[in-house]
Amino acid sequence: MKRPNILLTGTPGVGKTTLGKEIALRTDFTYINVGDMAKEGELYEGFDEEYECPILDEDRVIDEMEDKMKDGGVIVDYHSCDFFPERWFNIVFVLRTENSFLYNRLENRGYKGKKLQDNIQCEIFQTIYEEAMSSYKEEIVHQLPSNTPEDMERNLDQIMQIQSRV
Ligand code: DAT
Repeated sequence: MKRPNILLTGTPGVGKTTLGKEIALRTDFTYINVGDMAKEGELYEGFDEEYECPILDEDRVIDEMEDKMKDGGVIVDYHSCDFFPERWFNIVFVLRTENSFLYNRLENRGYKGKKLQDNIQCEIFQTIYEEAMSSYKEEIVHQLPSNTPEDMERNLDQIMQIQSRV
C-alpha cells in the first residue's frame, strides 16, 4: 500500500521544521522544506517589498515536487498551503502556537516591526487554518498545539498514529 503524504503547515515560527525533521528521523518519510527548496533552486518570481520576502514561483515549485510526491511517504513543510494540488496530501496538520510563545520565537529569529506584527496577526486570525480548511477536505485537516517540547512529543505520537491508519 502506498504511504501517505503529510503536509505540515502554519504561521512561520510555529515549529513545522522542528517537527518535520524529527518525524523524518524517526521514520523513513522524506522531509521537504519548500522554503529551502525554493531558495536552493531560486524558484522565485520577484520580491515583495511590503513583506520583505521573495515571491515564490508556485508553478515551478509544483513542477519540482511532482515526481517526489507520486510515491507517497513525503512530509512537506510550508507556511502556506492553498497552491499545492489537493490530491497530493492524505493528511494536513496545522500547527498552532499561543502569541506569547510565537512572539518570542519570531523576535529571536530577528523579525521586527511590521513583519513581526503581521505574523502574529496571521496566527491570531487563524489564517493558515482557514486556508487549509478551504483547500482540503475538512476531515483530513488536524490542528496541533505547538507551544512546548511536551506538545512536540505528543504531536509526534499523534502523527505516527494517524499516518499508520490512512
Ligand atoms: P517553523 O518551521 O514553523 O517556522 P521552527 O521549527 O523553525 O518553526 O521553530 C521555531 C522556533 O521554535 C525554533 O527555535 C524551535 C522552537 N520550537 C519549535 N517547536 C517548539 C515546541 N513545540 N516547543 C518549544 N519550542 C519549539
